[in-house]
Amino acid sequence: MFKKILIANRGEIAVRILRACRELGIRSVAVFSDVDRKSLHVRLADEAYPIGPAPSRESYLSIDKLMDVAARAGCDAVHPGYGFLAENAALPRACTDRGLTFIGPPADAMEALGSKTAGRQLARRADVPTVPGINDPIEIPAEAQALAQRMGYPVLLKAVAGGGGKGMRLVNSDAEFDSAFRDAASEAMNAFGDDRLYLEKYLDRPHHVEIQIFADAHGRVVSLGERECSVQRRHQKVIEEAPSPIITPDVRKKMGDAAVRLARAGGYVNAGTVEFLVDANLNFYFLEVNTRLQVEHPVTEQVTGLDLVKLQIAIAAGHRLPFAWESITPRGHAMEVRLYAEDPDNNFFPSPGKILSRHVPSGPGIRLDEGVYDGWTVPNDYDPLLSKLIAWGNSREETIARLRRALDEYTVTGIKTNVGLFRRILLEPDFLRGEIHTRWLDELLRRPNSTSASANENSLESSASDAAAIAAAVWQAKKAESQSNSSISPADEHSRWKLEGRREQLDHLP
Ligand code: MV4
Repeated sequence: MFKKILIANRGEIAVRILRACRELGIRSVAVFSDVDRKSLHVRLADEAYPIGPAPSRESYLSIDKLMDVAARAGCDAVHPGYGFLAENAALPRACTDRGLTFIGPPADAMEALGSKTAGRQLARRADVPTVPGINDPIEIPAEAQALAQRMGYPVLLKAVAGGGGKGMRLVNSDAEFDSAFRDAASEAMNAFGDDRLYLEKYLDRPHHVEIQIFADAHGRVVSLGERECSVQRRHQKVIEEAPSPIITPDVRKKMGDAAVRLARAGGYVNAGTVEFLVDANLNFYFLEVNTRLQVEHPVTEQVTGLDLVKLQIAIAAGHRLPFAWESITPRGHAMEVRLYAEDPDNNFFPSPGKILSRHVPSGPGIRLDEGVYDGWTVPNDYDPLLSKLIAWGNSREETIARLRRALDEYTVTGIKTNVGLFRRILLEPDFLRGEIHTRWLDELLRRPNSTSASANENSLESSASDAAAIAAAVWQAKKAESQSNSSISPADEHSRWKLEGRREQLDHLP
């Protein structure tokens, strides 16, 4: 087993990984940029090393700096977490060159599945259903257009190097084809340095369901079941759950088998996720493979009882997946919400700042994975994910009730969060019935909200300012206690508190 693992990441996922290390008796080595000097992952790790200024290009994305730290600290393995370098094949290659074990898939498997068209070709060879479309990059736009006509509009142009909806364009008719092609290609060039596109039939309002797979280095590949991730905003997942409310045992088996065939065909090792679109008739279509641990892995952990990070470490150390895990059957239900420092009244714009006070939920069936603490300043420079709040229970209903209860317990002052969004979603009849799809949240947010600030401003003015006054008083007391100096001007402070107080009131409306 490894003695010391370098965690090439920050925030909640770095904390998640170092906790697994601690439980396994492995020393953890954190890295931090200038703005992360006081971050939770730095405080909790056994050792921590600076790797440069805030911009990730000069710190968390610098393979040279990470390799230097690994050598200086005497690490024997590297865990990339998610984001940053997690799906960059240059990191496993650099590790191999320096005699370090990369805790993730081999560089070749990562590359084979990183290209969307290569992934589709692999899927076809492995007899995994894909969305109708072409499996090669478009060479001649006019030929692709002829194909689109035959397939029937609407179609989707997608970037070969794509991900996260970048370089993707919906085309409804011949007339739109040329300009959509140019837009998608230039967006893909900007995002990935690769302007190649391909084409798929557009599926209307599908579910997004993904299969968690694990493969060991000895040829065993298993499915740990699915996660439903249809509730997304601008290609950012906001709620995930396991199992999916629409997937039947029969479809679960078929999707799991398909994902396992694909992983085998790609020579995959370690944790991976195979994404599918699922239509109303429960037909499923391969979309792409994520060659890393995912943000939403805790919901799978809660229903399987497995620690996926420990599994990743064990597989990287050459251990076998125990045979029994091939017959894993999920138990109960789990759901995760992603709490972000963002402003729901300003189009969910990132809203970093200093966390002045918090109360975090706990109690039956509640787990909170986070990388923040009271008095810490959420930096401007990275994804503003604060906490992943995970609930589990015997049924979907019990899980949702626990999640609502936990959201009501959760308070944070000093920054704005999207917690109100979840209170709203968890009361929506469609959501409660499991009738969600990839455009559901965007459509919900375009509908007028009966509890929106503008509609209720006047009637709530006085209770909101009461709440603001209380919050401000608590903060004053805290500030005196800790002698911390805030950079916010008194005028700003006042309006921020008032807003925060009002939002608190609104969030509690039925
Ligand atoms: C699609 C689709 C409908 N039809 N492909 C979005 C991100 C990228 N990974 C693939 N995506 C989609 N591909 C076809 N042929 C709809 C989406 C899509 C989506 C997929 C998963 C989760 C959220 C989404 C939100 C909008 C569109």
